Amino acid sequence: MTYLPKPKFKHPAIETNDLGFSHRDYEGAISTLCAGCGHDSISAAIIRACYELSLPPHRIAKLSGIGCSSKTPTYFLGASHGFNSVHGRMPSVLTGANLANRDLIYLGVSGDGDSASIGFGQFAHSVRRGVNMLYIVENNGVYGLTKGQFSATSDKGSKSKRGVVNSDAPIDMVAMALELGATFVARSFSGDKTQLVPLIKAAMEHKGAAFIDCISPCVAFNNHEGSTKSFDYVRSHNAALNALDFITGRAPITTDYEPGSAQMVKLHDGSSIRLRKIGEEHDVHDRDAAMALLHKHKSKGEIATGLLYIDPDPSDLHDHLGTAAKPLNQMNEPELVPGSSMLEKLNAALR
Ligand SMILES: Cc1ncc(C[n+]2csc(CCOP(=O)(O)OP(=O)(O)O)c2C)c(N)n1
Ligand code: SF4
Ligand SMILES: [Mg+2]
Repeated sequence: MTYLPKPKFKHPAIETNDLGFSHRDYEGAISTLCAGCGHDSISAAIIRACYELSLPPHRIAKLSGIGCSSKTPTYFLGASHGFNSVHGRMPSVLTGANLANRDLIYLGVSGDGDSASIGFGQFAHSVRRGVNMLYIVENNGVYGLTKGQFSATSDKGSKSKRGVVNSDAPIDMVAMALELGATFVARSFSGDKTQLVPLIKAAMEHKGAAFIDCISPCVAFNNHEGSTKSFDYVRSHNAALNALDFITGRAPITTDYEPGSAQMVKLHDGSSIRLRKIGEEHDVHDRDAAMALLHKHKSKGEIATGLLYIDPDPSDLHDHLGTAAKPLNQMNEPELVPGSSMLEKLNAALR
């Protein structure tokens, strides 16, 4: 496996964030994906979000499965931890890493094949358990890496590049995430950076299972007429529900906001999301309403994008299991093996 490193030269006057890092410090190797692939725009949005949040790159762990989408972590956050796992197995590897070291920020990157076919069970269990992560599906409706077979998110009736019509019903990953109890659920489009960057920022700051389904056209195999995941189709059927600004808890809230036209959503760490409603009224704290809205737009042939649901009081797997606050990988031997008297006490409590 080869990769192309970028030159290390940095202009002395380059713009930096609160940590003194430049945008370049959040980039990775040069992408080897097809020119124009939607996945590269998502990588750019992740880089922008992490730079603007001033996240220390060494505190982020990026994990993926197999596919063009799963290759992308090589192209962003080159100084972060990375693990390219087996096809469809990213969620269990991420869950294990999170249980061993709860102090890192977990970013799972996957594809529609990786998550809606072979990894469907893994996706479901990581979400229902509330693993503290941002799980992004770079959804192009095809298996891009293996040359464009329909995936489980391809719409019924959509046409392959060779004109074959898909006869199977699609899996809607957003509906699944809502149903499974994800505490942050959004859909976006790789071609809409203005919407995607604040969504990624908010999702990364969210404590619990955050899920973003990002439609990401495959220019090689699924960008033709008759496809419902092409740039043209998504642009003309995109029903954006809200426009977002992410306001970090560290900075004073200076943006203007008129009550009635915008909704401030507070996050657990003191940050906020300002939602300007550009579609119809939607209460982002109402899971059932989010599901109904999704179906309503779908029945009109539209793709609802934006923030669909956020739990104002989220919890994660560590809360559910009552694990120790100190990460397991930082404990010493006596802490990990407290001895037979402690075991006896524990057994006695269970009798
Ligand atoms: C166990 C296993 N089965 C099948 C494959 C072949 N394979 C590699 S990537 C892929 C699908 C990738 O599709 P997706 O996750 O949508 O990623 P994309 O390339 O579209 O971004 C498949 C079936 C594999 N690598 N491993
Ligand atoms: S085959 Fe499709 S998904 Fe893969 S890099 Fe090319 S455009 Fe992107
Ligand atoms: Mg795909």
